[in-house]
This record gives sequence, structure tokens and C-alpha cells, in this order.
Amino acid sequence: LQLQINEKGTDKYVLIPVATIGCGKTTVALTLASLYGWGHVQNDDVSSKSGKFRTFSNRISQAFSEHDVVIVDRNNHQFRERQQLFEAMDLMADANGYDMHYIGLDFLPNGPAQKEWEVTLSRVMNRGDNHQTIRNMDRPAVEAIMKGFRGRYQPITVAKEPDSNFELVIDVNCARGSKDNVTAVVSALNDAYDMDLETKPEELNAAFSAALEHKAKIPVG
Ligand code: IDP
Repeated sequence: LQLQINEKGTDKYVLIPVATIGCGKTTVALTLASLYGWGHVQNDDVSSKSGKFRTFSNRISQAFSEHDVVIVDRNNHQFRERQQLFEAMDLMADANGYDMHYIGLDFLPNGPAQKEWEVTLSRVMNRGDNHQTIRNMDRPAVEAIMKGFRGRYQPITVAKEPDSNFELVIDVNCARGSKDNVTAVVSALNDAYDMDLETKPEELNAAFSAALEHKAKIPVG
């Protein structure tokens, strides 16, 4: 399952979710990373409060030194966050001679509608304490955090900056289920680029089951 890279070997593909909590970002990312050996950098794994984005972007650069495709796992639900990522990755690309392909994963193509709210709330409640930061909280506290993200959410708007940097936006509506969304990503990449990604149903099922069973790296202390 090799990506076909251009002759210069400088193409780098970054998958950027735009989502809120519980949309299935980590599940989709883990499944893709396991199937194709892609890089996966989780913002929630960065425990430092100060210099958090610098640590996150250093980890992204490290991932690109090892992988041609990297998934940047954070909500990126605001223009400001997307802008920050594009700027950091443009600098990284200039320094390393990469040709970047920015690909959006649109987990809320209908916005944070009622169905999406119910799906994500029920998933986050079922996830319980299996998360780096959302843990040891009662339901109202979790709902308040989730509502904060919903309230601040700014949909992908490719007609203007910063979202005009997206070369491709893939519909991965969270209400549809994460396994179907993995398949949607694979087909969209195969259609848009010179990739030849295969998915065998049994491999997909195994990778997806493992992703659902994943245990978050809980910070000590
Ligand atoms: P997030 O990274 O967007 O916050 P995840 O942690 O991937 O979301 O998913 C939230 C919870 O929902 C996790 O416990 C995960 O195992 C579960 N989950 C993700 N996708 C599905 C699905 O398609 N069906 C059922 N549960 C799912």
C-alpha cells in the first residue's frame, strides 16, 4: 500500500479535520494511520500549557520528516486555528522544499445541527474517562465544554482566507459513522490524486475495531 509520490518526491499531504468534540477525528485518524502507515499527531497529547502550539507544530514537522501523509488531529473549528496551521506548515514547507497539499476533513458539513449534537454527545458520554483532558467530569461540565466548541464553530469557507488554502475538502459528516468516513477519505484521495490506496474489507474492519478500542494516553498526575 504505497503512495505514488511525484518524481521529485516532495509532495506532502496533510489531512486537517474541522470538527467539534466527539466527531470521530481520532478514530478516523487511527484507522487511516494503521492501514497506510501515515503520521498522526494529536493535539490532546501535548500536555504543556505554555508553548502548546509550538510543541504541536514541532511534532507535525517531525511527522513530515517520516511520512508523506500526516493527520493533524485537533478540532480546528475556527478560522484562527486553521490560519495558524497553514502559516506554520507553509514555513515548514519553505524550509524543507515540500509541496504541500492541504486537505480538509469536514466533519460538520451541515454545521453543528441537532443530529450531530446527539451523535457526538452520546459518543463522548460513552467514551467516559478514556480521554486526555475530558475526564473526571460530570455530564453538565462535559456538555458545557462541548457547547463551547459548537458556539465558536466556524464552517469551512473556501471562498476566502484561510480556507482558500484547502486544495480539497472531503465530506466526512460525523453523523454517518467513522468507518464510512474512512472509506470516504480513501475514495476522495484516490479520485483527486495519483494515489492507489486499497482497502480490503477485513483489514478495514480490523483497523477500525482497534481504533474503537484505543486507550488515550492519560497524562500522569
Ligand atoms: P474526537 O476525536 O472527534 O473527539 P473520537 O474520540 O474519535 O472523537 O470518538 C468519540 C468516541 O466515539 C470514542 O469513544 C470512539 O470510540 C467513539 N466512536 C467514534 N466513531 C464511532 C462510530 O462510528 N460509531 C460508534 N462509536 C464511535
